[in-house]
Amino acid sequence: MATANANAKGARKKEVKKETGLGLTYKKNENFGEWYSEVVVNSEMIEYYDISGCYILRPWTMTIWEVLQTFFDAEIKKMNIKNAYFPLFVTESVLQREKDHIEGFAPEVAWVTKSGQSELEVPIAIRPTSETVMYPYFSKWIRGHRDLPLKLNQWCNVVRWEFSHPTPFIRSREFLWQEGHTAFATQAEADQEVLEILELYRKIYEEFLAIPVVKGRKSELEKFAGGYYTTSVEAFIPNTGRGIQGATSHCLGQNFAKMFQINFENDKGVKAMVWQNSWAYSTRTIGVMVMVHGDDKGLVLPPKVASVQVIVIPVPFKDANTDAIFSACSSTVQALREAGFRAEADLRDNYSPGWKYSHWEMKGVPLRIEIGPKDLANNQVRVVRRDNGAKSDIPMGNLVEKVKEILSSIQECLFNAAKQKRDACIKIVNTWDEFIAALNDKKMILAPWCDEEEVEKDVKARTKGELGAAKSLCTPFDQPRLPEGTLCFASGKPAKKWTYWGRSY
Ligand code: 87F
Repeated sequence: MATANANAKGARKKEVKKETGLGLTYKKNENFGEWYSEVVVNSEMIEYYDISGCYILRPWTMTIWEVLQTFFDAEIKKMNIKNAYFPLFVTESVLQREKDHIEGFAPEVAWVTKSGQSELEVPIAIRPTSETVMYPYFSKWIRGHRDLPLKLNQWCNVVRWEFSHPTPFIRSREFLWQEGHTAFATQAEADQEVLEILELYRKIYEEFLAIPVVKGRKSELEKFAGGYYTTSVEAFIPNTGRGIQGATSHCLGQNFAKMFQINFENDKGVKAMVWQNSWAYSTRTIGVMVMVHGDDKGLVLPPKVASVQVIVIPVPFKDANTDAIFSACSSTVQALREAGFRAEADLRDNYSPGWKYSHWEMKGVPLRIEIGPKDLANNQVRVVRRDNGAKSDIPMGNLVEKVKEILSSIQECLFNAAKQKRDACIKIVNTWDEFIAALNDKKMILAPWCDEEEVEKDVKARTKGELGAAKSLCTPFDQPRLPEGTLCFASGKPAKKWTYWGRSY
């Protein structure tokens, strides 16, 4: 009887497991692409949609986005940048005012051509970015130097009809972002803001998402074609050996001021053109986080962005006092919440503790607290870290203090582990042969470069292949010493700077 019961229970468990898809079929190091798709779905971040390249962002994703948004929004408000909202649609004639820079992007612009069954008189585009939407109004609103600086930001969606392989968060046809657009009287003010914003992007990656990034400047070939210069934070995905642009902060110079006639009368009564910046980060940030920290059990969330930082799970045992265990779980959650942690108890009675462990591991919750009869008797709880699986018992009296300590240790360990892995992928090369070897070895390559556009084109052409060409990622602001007489790895001409290279997303 006992055995039959156990068997029935076992069968039921298996059924549940199957139904909910607990556990991953693919391993991160064996089948990275499939692993990633499985993690984002099984962790309940993403649901696939019946339009290719479009994804449902579920609450588990949106709470992370909101944490980043709350941070960034408060920071830009300190900088006196104001939020606004401009329309989703743009007419063809306005979009085309930016001819030169739109040229390369044109195939990605999505158009509305019909309402109901009737053709629209003029098709309207869906914004792929909002320069052309906003700048006619910058021109209208800016008259004199007292109207400057004009600093606007908007939180919105944009659509880019990509044709290369779509990937949730990383390359989707619609995504969420913030786009900042600012105008100044002087280049000095614009230059300063570019770096202030870039520093906020570094903080998003390093301090929230626990991902190391390199700050630097894009090459002439890789910069935003409509701008003057582009800075970025660059991350790296060791599993694929690809760099990924994390966010960009551009100085547009006076290019758009010329096109859109954004002029002002300066303090001497002389007409002048404004200096502009634009900058953005998107939901791509979340994809980079999944790729960098996730493991074979699923998602791994840095505590600072986790919507649930601590999950409390009752572990009732035979004839132990279940009510007391459940109420200990509730009061633990209450104590943690009062101390400012995002904590929840999983008190569902139709799942076993073991099932719940796997479930919350899959969802990447940083810390699990288990409370069973022994813990109750000893006035303690058992805590298990998601990042390294380490278990410890902590006395109830020290709960808040210890949880705080462990969560900040997890945040720090995740960053350090990611940095160690990233650093192990950095390869310094001096010659073309070393460069090719490092590229085949999936490295993030730091090489001395002559900084000539033609040479970068040549590097792309010479590395073209199935995996995609290599390109420059950025020239890091933090430059190692470049010894006199160092030659460019690709052209053999005198090198001007150290630049990161690699395949990229
Ligand atoms: C796709 C279609 C049409 C990128 C596009 O980075 C236009 C574009 O202008 C386009 N894809 N871009 C560049 C966007 C530049 C800039 N915009 C404001 C940013 C930051 C936010």
